[in-house]
Amino acid sequence: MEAHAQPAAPQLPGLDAPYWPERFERYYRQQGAWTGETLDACIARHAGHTPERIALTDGERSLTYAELHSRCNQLADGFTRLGLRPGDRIVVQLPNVLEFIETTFALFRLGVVPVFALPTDRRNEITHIVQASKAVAYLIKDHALGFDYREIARELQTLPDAIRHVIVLGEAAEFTPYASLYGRDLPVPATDSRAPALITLSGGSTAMPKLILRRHDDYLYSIRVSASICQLSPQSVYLCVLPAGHNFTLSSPGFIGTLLAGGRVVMQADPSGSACFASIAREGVTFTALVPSLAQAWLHAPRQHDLSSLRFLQVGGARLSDEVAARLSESFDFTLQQVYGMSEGLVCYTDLKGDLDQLLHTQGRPMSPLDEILVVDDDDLPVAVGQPGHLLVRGPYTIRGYLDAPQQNARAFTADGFYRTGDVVCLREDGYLVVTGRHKDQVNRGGEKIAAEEIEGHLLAHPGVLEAAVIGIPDPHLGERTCAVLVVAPGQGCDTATLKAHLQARGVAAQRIPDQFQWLPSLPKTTLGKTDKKVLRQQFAA
Ligand code: J2J
Repeated sequence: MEAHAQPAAPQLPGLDAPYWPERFERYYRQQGAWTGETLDACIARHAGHTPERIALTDGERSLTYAELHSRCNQLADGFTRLGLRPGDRIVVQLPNVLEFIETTFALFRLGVVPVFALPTDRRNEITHIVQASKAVAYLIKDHALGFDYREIARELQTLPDAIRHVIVLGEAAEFTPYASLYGRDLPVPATDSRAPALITLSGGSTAMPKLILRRHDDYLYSIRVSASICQLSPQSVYLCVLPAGHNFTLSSPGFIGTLLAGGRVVMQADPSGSACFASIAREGVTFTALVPSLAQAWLHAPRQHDLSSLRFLQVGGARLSDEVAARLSESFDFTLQQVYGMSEGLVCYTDLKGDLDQLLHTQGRPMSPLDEILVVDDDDLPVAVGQPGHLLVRGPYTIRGYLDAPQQNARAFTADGFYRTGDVVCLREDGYLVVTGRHKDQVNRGGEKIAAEEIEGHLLAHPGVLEAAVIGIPDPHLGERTCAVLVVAPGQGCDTATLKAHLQARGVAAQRIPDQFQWLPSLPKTTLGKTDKKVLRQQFAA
């Protein structure tokens, strides 16, 4: 008999957030997966036990756990004074700087939900993210990599339902200076572990990226298991190279996992091999995470530094070719770890002490015994072991639906709650997965996921473009590059320069603009009358 009924789990005002059915929730708690702890609790814990230990550094500035803990309280006070309340959303678009991490934990503590945008996102992407999440605030750096983010903020303010607050790290101009947020170091009331913790963006195969809401319980579980598989300890030092707001860097086990273990995080602004090598030697980095194109670049970077502290290198986000895997593993002393994950949940790892065959030829195995994996044919019927099929997954850290997207959810999830990953995989006898293809209409450009439909929509907005198909074609450096195949009206000047300028003017981020344009008199069609991208891929891959 229950003495007290549980109060209802906190919701996100204004957004429909699908969650696990109660029976699963009970089960995951019973199994000890969901513990009732919040993501920020580790900071207070380490600040209590090892206050003087360094938690973060960027090579110039460092914060101890005690300082990080105190700054989280001070920032929470500042966000509160601005008027932000638990459940409110704030779009966070920062490069890899210390403030990224202190802000993230301050927001976790306060219950205000960060929506993580990538530093390369531009007006087009940010407008969508702000509107879809109904965000009330936008946190940016004044400029980074030659771009002034305040320009986006100014454009956002001209929209109906404009965001209420723009907070700027650096030169704030007419906006709120980040430094003014540091307030009183007061304890913050505890947050419910069932409360919304953060929002990331799906790679997207639909017109615009969908929002992925994670709560403390499920996210912390995925991080705890990841940290354990990666054998993290207080001696672990993580070099945060990929954008900090991506699921891989946040949670697999990423910077949150490192801090959970009491380790140290090194924020890396410059992802080039030589800059990373210098940081590894200087800071005694023990592990880091890269996408395949960056890992490949490491093979060619000059090696003037001592890399002996590096125990393992994670590679994921896109398929690592068996050849590059072999070369990485031969040319460096550290262990290679393949990571196949998705912001929607499921993450697979190869074993750090596993055999070479698994390490070089598979993308790992699901990290939790509670992950339910199905590999099915086009009719959702299981295929034989070792045969390629669509990967479906359900589990204690895989979402049950995108935020506020009932129509997409009906397609992306089965009736019994399995997520359709859109990936084609083979499940081997030993339980390891090999990613062999992709069913979703998406280009994976060096780990960056680009929804074909979104770019096609922008292209079709040009009056001279009659038909557009965006496809990925094999590229030796990026894995895939983006190719737009077009049917255009004569005499409208739809050449490469015009189309690139058109996309730029629509605020499309540079890395989402097609690398290559092709023109055809008409596009090939399937029997159903849809554009036959298979034929196009074959034609242009050559
Ligand atoms: C092939 N395809 C892969 C891999 C991801 C850890 C690691 C990566 C992500 C991520 C992540 C792949 N081989 N090793 O969130 O926590 C492709 C698949 C997948 C999609 C997810 C994490 N690793 N992919 O990449 O949400 O197509 O997450 O469904 O950005 O990337 O993309 P994303």
